[in-house]
Amino acid sequence: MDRSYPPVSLIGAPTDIGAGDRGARLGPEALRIAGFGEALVARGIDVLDRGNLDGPRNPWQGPVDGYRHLQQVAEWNRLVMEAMHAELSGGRMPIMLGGDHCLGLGSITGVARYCREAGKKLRVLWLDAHADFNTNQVTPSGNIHGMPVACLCGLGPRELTHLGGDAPAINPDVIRQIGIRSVDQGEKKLVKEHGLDIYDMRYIDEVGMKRVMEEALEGMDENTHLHVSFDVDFLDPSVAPGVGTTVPGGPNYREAQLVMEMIADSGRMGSLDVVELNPILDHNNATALVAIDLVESLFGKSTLMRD
Ligand code: 4U7
Ligand code: MN
Ligand code: MN
Ligand code: MN
Repeated sequence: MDRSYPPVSLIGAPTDIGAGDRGARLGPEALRIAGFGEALVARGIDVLDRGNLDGPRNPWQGPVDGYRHLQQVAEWNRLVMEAMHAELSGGRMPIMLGGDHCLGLGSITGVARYCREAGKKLRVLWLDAHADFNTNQVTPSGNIHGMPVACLCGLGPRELTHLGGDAPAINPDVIRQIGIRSVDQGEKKLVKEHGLDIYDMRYIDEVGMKRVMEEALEGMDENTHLHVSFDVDFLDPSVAPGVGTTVPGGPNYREAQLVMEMIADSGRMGSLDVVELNPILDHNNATALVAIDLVESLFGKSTLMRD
């Protein structure tokens, strides 16, 4: 399938401020060294690497009121929100290289703001082992990378829910979560209350990834902006060991390729996060290489004979 892609901007967000392990701050460099930009250039895409955002350092402290590093998380997310919004406003497709997944909050808040201004409909695909719908009341860890979806939907501290001015930044009905297999006790209740659309591993096993993706991509049209938030721990740990929060029983390599290929076929992807890669826990940057392989498929490189 031949398709031309808009110019892409890479935005590095080297922090592990929301995570429970240190090391995701090295994610952007590991992805660059594994050839992230070059892989897209090889697909004929105009790529501009904007370098790294420069946020506060990780003080590595315990939770206060159920949140670790709340002020620093807010600051990093403000930077990410502004950077994503600026690229979209300039007609470029932003790819945020994380960094931990707390940054999905800033990224999607920036994208949602652009969609409101441009009169576009937003759809978010959240590829993850986790629902990331905790609050300070129910979190088992205080780590804010387990909370961005709740914050986007208006649940959480004002510093995070009102990042873009208004709360909620998005309505839960724009999100489709895929690959979920770890949801905490209190988080389960919240997810149900807010009617989150979750395609968990049980459902994927039962109906297959093809149907899951057809359902998740359903109802989009030429006015839809699709944001993909790719938490690398979405993948089975046998494929992607270099993440802090592995959960067994995830999509295998082929299932993940199909996800990316079907997103590419939709032709609607307008922005992307690649988060939670932790090179400290990886072997020879193998997880970064797998992530890039999958991103190439997001940009139309089919592993089948359809190029
Ligand atoms: B990620 C967890 F308890 N739910 O809140 C938590 F299992 O961005 C993990 O999806 C969160 O990687 C994982 O600490 C956040 C835990
Ligand atoms: Mn996540
Ligand atoms: Mn996760
Ligand atoms: Mn994780």
